[in-house]
Amino acid sequence: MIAAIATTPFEGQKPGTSGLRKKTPVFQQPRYLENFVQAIMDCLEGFEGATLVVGGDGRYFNREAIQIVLKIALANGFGRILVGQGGVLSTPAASNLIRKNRAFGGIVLSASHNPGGPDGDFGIKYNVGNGGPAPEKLTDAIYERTKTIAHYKILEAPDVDVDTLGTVRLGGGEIEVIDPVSDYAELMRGLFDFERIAALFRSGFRLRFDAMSAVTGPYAIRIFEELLGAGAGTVMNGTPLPDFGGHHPDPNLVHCKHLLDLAMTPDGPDLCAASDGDGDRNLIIGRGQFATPSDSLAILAANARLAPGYAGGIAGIARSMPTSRAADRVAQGLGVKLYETPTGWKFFGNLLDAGLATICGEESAGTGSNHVREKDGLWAVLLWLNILAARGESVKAVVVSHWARYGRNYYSRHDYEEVASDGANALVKALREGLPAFKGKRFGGLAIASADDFSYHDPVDGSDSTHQGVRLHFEDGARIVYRLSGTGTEGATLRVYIERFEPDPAGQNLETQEALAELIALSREIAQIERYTGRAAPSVIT
Ligand code: VG1
Ligand code: CO
Repeated sequence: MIAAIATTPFEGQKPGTSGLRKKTPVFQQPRYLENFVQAIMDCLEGFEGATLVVGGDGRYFNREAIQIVLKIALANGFGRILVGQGGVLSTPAASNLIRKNRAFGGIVLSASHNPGGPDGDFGIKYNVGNGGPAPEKLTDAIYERTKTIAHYKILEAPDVDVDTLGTVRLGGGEIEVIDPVSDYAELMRGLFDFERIAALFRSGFRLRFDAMSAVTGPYAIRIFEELLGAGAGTVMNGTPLPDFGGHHPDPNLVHCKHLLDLAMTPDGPDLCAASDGDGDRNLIIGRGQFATPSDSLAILAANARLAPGYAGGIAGIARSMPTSRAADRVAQGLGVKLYETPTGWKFFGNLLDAGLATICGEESAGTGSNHVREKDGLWAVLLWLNILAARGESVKAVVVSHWARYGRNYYSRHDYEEVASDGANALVKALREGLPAFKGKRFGGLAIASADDFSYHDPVDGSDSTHQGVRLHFEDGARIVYRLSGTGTEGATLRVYIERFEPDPAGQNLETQEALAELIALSREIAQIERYTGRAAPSVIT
């Protein structure tokens, strides 16, 4: 029985950088999730009888939310729903399933790297038929719809058993509960030289992968331990937990300090890696050497040919604007084009679909390729492993020789988290208004060569995205970028991205914060960060 339930709009259902994210109790309010899912349905056309992929990262409220999504999607006319067993799918695995099954789209329940639990965060996003996050045009339409919604349609039925593999009929359609891992593992096997990586492990290479009690546990155990023979115990925190064991599933040097410490011990693992809540981010630390996400993007692009899936070379590289320009030098070296997009994976979709870019990445620990339309944490670890196996070198040797050849982009992001929104907005406004006066301005030995507020013109669909971050370019090639986060659920987060290029190998061994010290001080002074946010220093440095 399909019921049409009367509802009234909730304020603030505007998707951010990656879907709608709010505190879990906000999502638990009756009708809140229902409204948003119905708003998605109302903005889609021609899905009668079509397939929808549904899954989440297993966080607190995932199970309840999955039931709501299934029943609303069937009530609105979807014919077949593929759902990961237990309601679980990593973001890249969901993207793969949409593509492989030629599904109409997918709904992913996740707040990604944000903490979970009753007091944590929850999230939802819609992915389109290419497997990638909905473009801005669609997320804007969904938001508009949430403001006027008056009814939602839902199937009145007992909860679906999502734990037993197989197909059940419900309403006029069917629900197929599938193994979340097998299709994804098969995709990886097709891209990488599993034989060679397995031989690397047999030769004594040691990997430590932290799944952070989030979604990648089952994927990592299957791929690293079972298929590649990396040995039991390679994967730590491999059981997904609704509250991620109370940890913050963000694979950076702060939340993975234990991995950094491990990698810095002389007899530590050859490679320490981690992924985030929904499995699309990655952290790479070799013994004695952290690879920053921006460097990792550049190195993966430069060496992609060593993996069978990219043996024919890459068509182009795309990076988000704040990501360091290390990848630009690789693109130049390879003779391929470099695309600079706004923050968020949704902007890579068109470039990948059009065959303009093959490898994409963001400074926020996201790298991926045209194999899916999301960033992909395990893919990045596997590509690193494939490269290390093919080159027979350590992470450190690969990173250092990359710098020697292309130069080193010292890079760091300073986050001022959960500051008052008013102050953060005023800071950005003042920066924007100050833009015309920045050019030519001198600060000690540094002079600003150009300054702007980044806009992106999509070369494929012609759409424009403006106000994507204030950029200050210095005469010596250094850069400071300011933007506000679009994934937080409390107050505002100011992100400041600082970068300086060092071509000379003799100058490439400094500690990053030290190498950037002058620019860091300047980043605070120019934007008057303390005055606007009340913070003299950032809360997280990556
Ligand atoms: C952050 C990152 C961005 C990333 C986004 C989603 O966005 O900076 O690069 O695409 O998170 O990642 P923001 O707007 O907070 O800076 V995930 O793994 O949380 O879906
Ligand atoms: Co994520």
